[in-house]
Amino acid sequence: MAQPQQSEGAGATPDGAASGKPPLRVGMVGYSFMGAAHSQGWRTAGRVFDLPRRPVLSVICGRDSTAVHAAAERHGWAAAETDWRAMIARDDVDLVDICTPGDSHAEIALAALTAGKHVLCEKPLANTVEEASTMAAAAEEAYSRGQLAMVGFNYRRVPATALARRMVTEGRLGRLRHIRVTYLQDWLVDPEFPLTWRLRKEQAGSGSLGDLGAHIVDLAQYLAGERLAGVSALIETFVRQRPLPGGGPTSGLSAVKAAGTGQVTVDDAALFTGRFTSGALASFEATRYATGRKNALRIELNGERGSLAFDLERLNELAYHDGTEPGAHAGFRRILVTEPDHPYLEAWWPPGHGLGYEHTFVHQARDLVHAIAEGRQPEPSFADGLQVQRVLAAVEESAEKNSVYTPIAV
Ligand code: SOE
Repeated sequence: MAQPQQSEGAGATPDGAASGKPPLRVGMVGYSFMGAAHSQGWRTAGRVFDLPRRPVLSVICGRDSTAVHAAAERHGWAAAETDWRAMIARDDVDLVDICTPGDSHAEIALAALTAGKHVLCEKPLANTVEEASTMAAAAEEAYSRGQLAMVGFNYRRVPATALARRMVTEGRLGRLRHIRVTYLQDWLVDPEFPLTWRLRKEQAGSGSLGDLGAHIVDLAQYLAGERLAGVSALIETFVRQRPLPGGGPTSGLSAVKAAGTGQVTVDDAALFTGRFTSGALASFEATRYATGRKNALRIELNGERGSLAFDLERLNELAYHDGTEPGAHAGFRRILVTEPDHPYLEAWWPPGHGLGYEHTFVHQARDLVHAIAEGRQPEPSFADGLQVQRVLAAVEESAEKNSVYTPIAV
């Protein structure tokens, strides 16, 4: 069989086929859950959407050589590195994708921007406002050199939430009065769950607040099209000591006893109310103790002319109430968000076939590739990520002051 003609600069995709599009060579740091999800996004985006540049899974980086080489094989990366600084220096990396715990986001992003790379950084942008502020300033300066940076708030890229944003922008809800949003998980209900990095402030920055709360703050502000002005908050850590991750071949109680226990230094749950700049009122709940709720991000917006409601566990659907309908016909109706004129759907399956969680990372990769090709700032930017970090800091400050209303610093 004749080999496909390689046009200048096209390069070959991992499966050897030339696409005729210039490559966008990705170097990713991290290979756990987010590394797997982002790999899926980079692998698939160019095969589903007609992109101006072809994502290439160039190199994956992780400290453990055996594990990162296995991840490269499993997720389709052409090379593996154990030193992220060496990866950033490679000339076969155009974009650095940061999928590590929050304590390394700033160091890696700043080095990548200095090295002339584009950057995608997982949420939350950083562990502190100070770090996020430095990153946002560096990204702004890099923008002037044609380098682009984005934060991975992927729930903006569910077709249903993107449709909700379109409907709010079209004025279908009118002036917003309420936004109520929860993000409910239950993976910490068992007190024997070990003290992993997400439970240590020095690595994660915060607990449910930064992990889940960052998502719902960003999504609420994105859908509302405006920002929070201030918050009143409660946060709690229900289980303060947990078994250290067991080492060695013997697991179970003997390993736990051998390893001992450690202190949880982050929040388990955060509840806060907020006022938007328009005066709309909001309520937020982020918890890892909602027994039975696995990944239940639910948001509802109530406006003068109507309401919208979304549930991540039913992510192909959007509930809409048109408040202008005559009383006899009024009520919430379900929009099945699978039509070709719905956001992102033109590239996928026929109506009714549905998408999933992983597709949000494909859409994230698609949108970032287009922004890079057009030299346009992708959203959410590092500045957006900094603002979310400021909201999280205000939540913590309010909670420390018995829920006193705390303005969001600008
Ligand atoms: C937490 O369990 C988590 O993995 C978050 O870190 C992700 O951002 C979210 O998308 C799924 O849940």
